Amino acid sequence: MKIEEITLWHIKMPYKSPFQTSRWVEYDRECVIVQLRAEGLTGWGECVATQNCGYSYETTKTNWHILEDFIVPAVFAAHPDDVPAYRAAIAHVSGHPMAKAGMEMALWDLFAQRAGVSLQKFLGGSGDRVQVGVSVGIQETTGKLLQVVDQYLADGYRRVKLKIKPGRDVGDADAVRKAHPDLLLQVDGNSVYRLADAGHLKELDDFNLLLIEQPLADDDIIDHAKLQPQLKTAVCLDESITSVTHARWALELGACRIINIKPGRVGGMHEAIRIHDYCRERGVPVWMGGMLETGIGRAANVAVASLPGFTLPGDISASARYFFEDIVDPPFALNPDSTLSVPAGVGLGVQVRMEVLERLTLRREMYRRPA
Ligand code: OSB
Ligand code: MG
Repeated sequence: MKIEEITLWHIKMPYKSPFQTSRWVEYDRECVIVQLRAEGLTGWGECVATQNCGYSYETTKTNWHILEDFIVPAVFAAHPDDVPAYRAAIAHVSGHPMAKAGMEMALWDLFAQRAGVSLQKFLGGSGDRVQVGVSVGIQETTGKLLQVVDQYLADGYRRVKLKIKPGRDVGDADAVRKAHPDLLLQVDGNSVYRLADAGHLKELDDFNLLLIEQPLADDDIIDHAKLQPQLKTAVCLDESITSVTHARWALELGACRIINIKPGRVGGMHEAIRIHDYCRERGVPVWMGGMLETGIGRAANVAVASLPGFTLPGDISASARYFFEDIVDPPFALNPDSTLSVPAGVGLGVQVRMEVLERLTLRREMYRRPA
């Protein structure tokens, strides 16, 4: 497919409330949106990195740099007809999975549209809805946390993830568990603990958690393999799993029993699906993570989460959980059964609201295919 035109949009959308993790805080969704034009079609993608480098080394600015200087020229030169051709065209680019994944998403959208089907169908997903939960940032006090959780339960969420950090882990989990004995509850340490904290983390075993997500370092597998046997609760890896090879290492070593899949973290939906397939063949549950995406990234995540191995509720909440207004129409709304509906239209199946996108834009650059 001859890609005629590529536009990068650096946007900034305020969150309704700050999102505090163990090591950093997010106030706005600042990210790069990728727009492609080819054969009369328009494809959209979203890079998940933000202005912070808390979750990973990638940021909005590194995404822009890698796209502008390496990925955009490679796409113009390659005329990719499918995603494997795109991946071959960027094989010379090391690292930067979030930049690669943003372009890949826009290509998936284009290729699904060219095939005349929804992204879900194009990927082989099924069902008209996916199970979702809500990820709750660290609040100022445990009392405030209980209020925030109550509000999300009133909104209809049936699975809650608590962000934790030293000093705000066992107490917060205990309080939420006491208030909600049957809630599907899990926690996320975002790489803040060390193996020496195993004795402390063991206290979380008392709260019947679905899982403990990424307690130890973001590049670690070995220490997680030493931690998991000490816990009753399943360890779930997020940051540490950046490819299907890492998933294999983690499972072979017993570092986790569950994997959080984020297409952005692993370089795109193609690699995300490989991890899904690898885990499914081995009976290892996976679930769709989230990076507080706009409706563009959310549409892709919902489609991927409709693959059969995604047996646990995803971190894919409704647009209104994050934003005053989303950049897509229709926005994502929570169904009463704690699900999001999978868009049925062609490609991503959502309409980008250009007037909103333009209002949120800090910088825009259009690149044309060299003659
Ligand atoms: O670790 O899962 C994480 C958001 C930003 C960066 C990392 C994480 C998260 C979340 C939010 O937990 C999930 C969501 O998108 O709602
Ligand atoms: Mg996480």
